[in-house]
Amino acid sequence: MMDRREFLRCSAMGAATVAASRLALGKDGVAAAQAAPGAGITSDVVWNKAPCRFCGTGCHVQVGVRGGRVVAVAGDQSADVNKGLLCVKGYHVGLALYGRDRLTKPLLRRNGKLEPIGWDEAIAIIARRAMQSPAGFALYGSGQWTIPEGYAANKLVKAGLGNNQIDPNARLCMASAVTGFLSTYGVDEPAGCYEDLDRCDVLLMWGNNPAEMHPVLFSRVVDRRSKGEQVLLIDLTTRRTRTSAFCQHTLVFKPNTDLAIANGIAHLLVERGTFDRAFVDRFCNFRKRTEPPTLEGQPMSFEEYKTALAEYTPERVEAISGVAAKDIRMLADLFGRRDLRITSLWCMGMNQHTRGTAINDLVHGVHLLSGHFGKPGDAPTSLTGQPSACGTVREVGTLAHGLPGGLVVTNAEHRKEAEHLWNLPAGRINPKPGYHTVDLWKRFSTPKEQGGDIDTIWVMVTNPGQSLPNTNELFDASRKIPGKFLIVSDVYPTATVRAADLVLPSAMWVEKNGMFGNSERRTQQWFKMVEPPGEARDDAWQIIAVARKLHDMGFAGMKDKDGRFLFDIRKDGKGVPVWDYRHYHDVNVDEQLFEEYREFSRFKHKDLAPYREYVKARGLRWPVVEQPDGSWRETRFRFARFDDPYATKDEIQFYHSVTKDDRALLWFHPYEPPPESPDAEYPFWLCTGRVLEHWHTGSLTMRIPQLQRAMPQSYLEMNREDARRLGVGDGEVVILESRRGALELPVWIEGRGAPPAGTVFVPFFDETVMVNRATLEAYDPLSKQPDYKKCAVKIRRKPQGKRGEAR
Ligand SMILES: Nc1nc2c(c(=O)[nH]1)N[C@H]1C(S)=C(S)[C@@H](COP(=O)(O)OP(=O)(O)OC[C@H]3O[C@@H](n4cnc5c(=O)[nH]c(N)nc54)[C@H](O)[C@@H]3O)O[C@H]1N2
Ligand SMILES: Nc1nc2c(c(=O)[nH]1)N[C@H]1C(S)=C(S)[C@@H](COP(=O)(O)OP(=O)(O)OC[C@H]3O[C@@H](n4cnc5c(=O)[nH]c(N)nc54)[C@H](O)[C@@H]3O)O[C@H]1N2
Ligand code: SF4
Ligand SMILES: [Mo]
Repeated sequence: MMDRREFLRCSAMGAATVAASRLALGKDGVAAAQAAPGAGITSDVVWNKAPCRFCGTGCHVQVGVRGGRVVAVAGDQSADVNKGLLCVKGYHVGLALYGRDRLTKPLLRRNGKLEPIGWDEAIAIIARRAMQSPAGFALYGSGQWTIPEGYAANKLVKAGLGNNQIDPNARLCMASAVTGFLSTYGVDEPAGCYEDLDRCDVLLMWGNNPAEMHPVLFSRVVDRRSKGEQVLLIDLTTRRTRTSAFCQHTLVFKPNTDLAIANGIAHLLVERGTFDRAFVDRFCNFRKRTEPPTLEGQPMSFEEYKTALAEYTPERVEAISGVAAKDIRMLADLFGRRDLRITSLWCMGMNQHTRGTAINDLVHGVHLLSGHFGKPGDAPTSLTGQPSACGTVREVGTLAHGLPGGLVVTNAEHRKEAEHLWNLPAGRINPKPGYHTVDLWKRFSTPKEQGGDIDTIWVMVTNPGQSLPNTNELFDASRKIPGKFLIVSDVYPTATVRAADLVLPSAMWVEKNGMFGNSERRTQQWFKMVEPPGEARDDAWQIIAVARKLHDMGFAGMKDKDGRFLFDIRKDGKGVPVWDYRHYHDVNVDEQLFEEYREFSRFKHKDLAPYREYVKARGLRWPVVEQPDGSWRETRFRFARFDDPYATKDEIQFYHSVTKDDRALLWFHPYEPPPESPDAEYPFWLCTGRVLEHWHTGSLTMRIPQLQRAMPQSYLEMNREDARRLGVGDGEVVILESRRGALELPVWIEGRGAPPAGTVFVPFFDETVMVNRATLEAYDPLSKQPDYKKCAVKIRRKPQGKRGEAR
């Protein structure tokens, strides 16, 4: 088992506390030693706070600026989340701005080539596309949008265009967690917070790899153990990962069988009577699913629940999942103990799943059934991946059915509230949800005559040409259909940019003001610190400029009911023409948009504080409620009377309960096989995911020399036995092929992770080897989130002398 010293070395977190190794970025983007803030700083470096640009952990960094450039980054000692630590990505985040090929000019495709044009022309082209075919115009956004950007985009679409055609990449990421929270508690996002990790006796990972994906967070637990505290770490996983190396138990299960494992635990708790009867009687209602499934399901008695679980004996669960019956008993023993505090974590293993909502429900259910809920350290906590998937997508509601603050377009009362806050004429908001991500891209990749009714997509802060599943069909196909127009706002020439018709160069991270919301409901703020390169401009400006152009062209939706422009930004009582970029920075647009958005946060008790409070803090966790003395208090543990100001009736109060009786829903869902499984022709399971050094499609991290060198290319991770059987050696290039597409890549035998026999793993960061040509777009019926974690593939040795991708 690895100890903390080794972990820190592996994830380069120790570096943050060693002044000598702090990085300064020279003109060529190469790292050099630099003094720490407060440790003999040269006076010309100005330091300011910002959240890290990368993962949903939400660490804070101190950014050092000199001569208009970010020259150093250090962990922020005063941030609760990371207390000065950073992982290798956070540590190099400043370099993400300085790749040599930043986009600096708007580009339009003419005669097949992307050529520079002016901003006025670019904005006019977008507005014309929307004007010509408002119903066919869509925004495809991101959990990496800042909160004000997402809010502006959502308002443009829901209040202005009126077609609800907006969905984000977070559909590929968090959608099943959302439907899991909604169907269990009636309201989205985790009840617990990171302090659970400081207090738990047992930490159970249900198919995620936090040692690489949430490293600073994971270090909190590893740290406790190095201090001599007893913490039991258990990894439930489909392949051994770096996380497994820190765990006392690694229980490897067959893909998709997590539902059987959760049912196995519940079965034993009920069978042995070790569940928490008092908790269940007071705070839960049993539910089973309907056909078609809904978030409400239908009532089920305890006896029915018990009967449904009866077949999930440890031996049967072993037969389904491959996890030994004794280990299922061990898990049930732990949950059956009242003297322990148990925290569950999960991320993409449970969300990218065609039964994603169901497995989310079941893990909440195990906690509710055993009463491991609502005390510090006792919590089912889904981790978010992107820095603002919670803040911008789930809270701002940038999903096809969402409105800000947890409201939805299908609810007449919600529409009324939103129309009131936006000062819109009654009936402006369309009650019909837009298309979810897979559907949206399918319609964009289908000719109009065949039902492809989306003709323009404006992509912001995401790289769907590489990250969508089954890209041959969902993305590449559109590029061959006349009349389909792709607009992309990005910072580098990605796969999506290269396929675009119109490209907008964006300002990123500390080149603009911003706000993110992390995994533990923490809203964070930062200020612009440096100028963007060339003509790159803020994403929020781009949205407002398009809205204004539409307004000037006479698009009725761009005005409120009093005839005022939807983005009427004011200063000292006077309107500021922020759509004119020369005036964009005359006023803090983020602050204005946030103050407007904040009004929505009351409906679901997700109260946000005024902007100025976030300027002072290293983030605040909602609900943030004003105190009699005028100060603002954050909430760490939701639904628990000892901490949540809205839980007043009982020790625990699920005050947004689906059943309106302050109870949570405790679900039964059966185990079901995945949509595609290995067979004679395609005999391997393919799992895809990430590595520590790289961020998603690699557009940022492959341009950071230190990270690129540490992990320069993609690979196919293979079990030793399989490699021997196929006769392939380490480093040998093979062809991986699914029913949808093929690619070539080198084999890494038991690489960083060790996949069990019959399964292979490929990360998706490398744009020269796009694994999403092979992945499957099948999705969960409720969340519409696709499953990137399993499909069937075959692997062939490559005939000698051939190079390049197979297709
Ligand atoms: N370094 C780095 N960190 C990141 C990111 C990054 O790109 N790079 N991205 C961020 C984002 S947006 C996200 S969403 C997160 C993702 O964070 P994770 O979910 O932790 O990472 P992945 O590599 O996507 O998924 C790996 C896990 O999927 C599990 N798995 C596979 N099949 C199944 C199954 O059938 N059931 C279950 N229960 N588990 C299964 C495996 O056990 C494995 O542990 O990482 C965030 N952090
Ligand atoms: N095979 C496989 N595919 C997956 C997954 C998987 O596990 N396996 N996971 C899925 C998940 S969970 C996720 S979250 C997605 C992530 O997929 P994407 O969102 O497509 O990946 P990123 O590389 O983060 O793309 C962000 C883009 O924004 C650009 N950018 C950075 N900053 C800014 C900015 O300020 N403004 C603008 N306009 N652009 C900016 C970057 O250059 C980059 O091109 O991938 C999904 N795809
Ligand atoms: S753990 Fe996540 S937020 Fe923290 S430094 Fe690393 S990438 Fe950034
Ligand atoms: Mo994600």
